[in-house]
Amino acid sequence: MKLVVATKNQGKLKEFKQLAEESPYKFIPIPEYIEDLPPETGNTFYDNALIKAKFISDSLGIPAIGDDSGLEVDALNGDPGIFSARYSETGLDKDNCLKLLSNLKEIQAPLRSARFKCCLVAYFEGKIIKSYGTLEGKIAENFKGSNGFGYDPIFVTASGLHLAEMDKKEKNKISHRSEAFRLLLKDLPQLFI
Ligand code: ITT
Repeated sequence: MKLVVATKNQGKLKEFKQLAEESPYKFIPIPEYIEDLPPETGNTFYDNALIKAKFISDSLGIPAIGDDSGLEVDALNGDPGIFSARYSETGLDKDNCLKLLSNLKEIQAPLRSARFKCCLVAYFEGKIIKSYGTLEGKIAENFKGSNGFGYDPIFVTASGLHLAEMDKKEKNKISHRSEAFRLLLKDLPQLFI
């Protein structure tokens, strides 16, 4: 059973491919001729994940899975949240991280708590299946590690390791995306009925 992963983010795609290895599903990327996903006009992770999944599924006529995710930082009242990808002017991973570190300059370690959130939506012909995952941690003061993507170099997990110091397998044992994925798998067969 095939699902298109409705993402332009290669980091997410790699993690999905690894997750799918332990499932009966095959995840495929969106074809190159689809240059852009629609604007993320929703107010929640769910709204935006649905926009992506529905657009790709309706365009290609096969089931699709959308991922909307981001980082909620307590000292910033939950920002950047659904705006995580568009936090800095360029939207580049490094610039997003630098802006976050700069905005937390005055905040001491115990108050740098944060969490990654992920909403997954699988969509096909009007049928919707959704799930959520969370990863608790805190924002570091410096970059560390070269794996992963996005905010991984500045996110410290309970083990003390930055997410970017973990390989894909280790990250997938604990991540917000893998939690949401495991929950999604329970209901996913309904999409194909
Ligand atoms: P698509 O919309 O094409 O899927 P995107 O990167 O724009 O790609 P989002 O709108 O969901 O995806 O934005 C997610 C943001 O949160 C983006 O800045 C990511 O780098 C970051 N993010 C999400 N999951 C992450 C993870 O596991 N590790 C590090 N950063 C993550």
